[in-house]
Amino acid sequence: MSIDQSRLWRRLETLSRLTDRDRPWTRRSFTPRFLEGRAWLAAEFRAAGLETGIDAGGNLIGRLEGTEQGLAPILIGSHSDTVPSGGRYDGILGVLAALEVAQGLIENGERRRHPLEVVDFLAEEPSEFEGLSCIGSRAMSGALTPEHLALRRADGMSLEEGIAYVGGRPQDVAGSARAPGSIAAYLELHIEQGRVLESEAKPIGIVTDIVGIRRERITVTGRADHAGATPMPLRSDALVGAARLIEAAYQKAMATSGDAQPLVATFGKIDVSPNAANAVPGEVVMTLEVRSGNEAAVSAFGGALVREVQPELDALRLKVKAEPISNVAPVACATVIRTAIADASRACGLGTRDLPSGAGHDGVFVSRLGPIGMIFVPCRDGRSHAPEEAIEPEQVADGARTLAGAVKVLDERLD
Ligand code: HGY
Ligand code: MN
Ligand code: MN
Repeated sequence: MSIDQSRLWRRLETLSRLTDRDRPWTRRSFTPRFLEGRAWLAAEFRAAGLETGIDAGGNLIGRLEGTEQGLAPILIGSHSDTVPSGGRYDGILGVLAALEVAQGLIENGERRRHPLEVVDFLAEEPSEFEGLSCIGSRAMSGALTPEHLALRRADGMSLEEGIAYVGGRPQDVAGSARAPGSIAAYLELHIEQGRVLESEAKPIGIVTDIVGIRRERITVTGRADHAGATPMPLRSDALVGAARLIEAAYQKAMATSGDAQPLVATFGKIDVSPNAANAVPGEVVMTLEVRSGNEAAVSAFGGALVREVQPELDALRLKVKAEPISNVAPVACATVIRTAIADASRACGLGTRDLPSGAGHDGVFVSRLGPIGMIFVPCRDGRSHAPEEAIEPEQVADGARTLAGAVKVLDERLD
């Protein structure tokens, strides 16, 4: 497959450097830095020869027409936003590899039967809008609600205003959602963000399914008091209650580690008030995130956790409230796409390994529109969502060649 490996690597270097200077590597959605990245991407899409624009939901899409009329498009891509102080490759590897696949066809004067759409999905990572993620793919698939659009971030911007800020048309989101069956396939190349491929020296991962993710806002309420004058037995320290919940969640999730579908639980975001060294914490607001392929276990986890810790919270004279933020069911990758990836990898002489994705991805929502699949490549020591995230140029090229090959195979096999 004609992939210009050095051009792809140069583009990864260029886009990853569009980061907040003080916290590499950060390009948060709905920020001027994100728009800087988008402007560069759109220019590269256009220079490559793609018909480029922003859809109603704020997704950047570059389209290459196919040879046959009336066929649904094959979508390839990922996201260009990052977590705070994240890595250089989570997301942009998939967008830039997809661009490379399309540009390779154009430069060779080739076309596929199906139209090809290269997509940078808006805000795949949890955003400042109450942690909502996969915003662009929700919009494309009709899963972005008026309640979502009304969410506001700390500076008062609503998600509706945010989508307009990035060039989308929030007023058209509902009317322009794509219908089920409107895409022939969606294929995403992504770093594994885990250690399986590296530990087994496998260059390509064929994703079997994408994990379900539930996020809940947990609020523990006590009483803010003077840290010096308030005796220990009289305190209602919200942070002590939060700590009991955090430890209990850790132990509950750890106990599933040997299960066929283990569950992971994380309190990754926590706000303490008044958050002063000389004040007993009066309130803690934190986000519980639970993931597993076992959807029932994910749904039940938060409620069971609170019930289990409630007696300790009562003894500490604390109140606790759990409110759902988002709940996304696990999704299976389509067999036709998994087979195409396997055939493409074989044609490239690359060994493969089937594995689930513990990370969430836009494919979970795009699966409402048609069959989805994901190609993983190893990343160093499995690190991701951290500046240490790293990958080798050869691994990037392996992934891009496999993506190009899978697109070719799917194009031949799908109507
Ligand atoms: O959080 C995730 O799983 C993905 O990296 N957004
Ligand atoms: Mn990520
Ligand atoms: Mn990602």
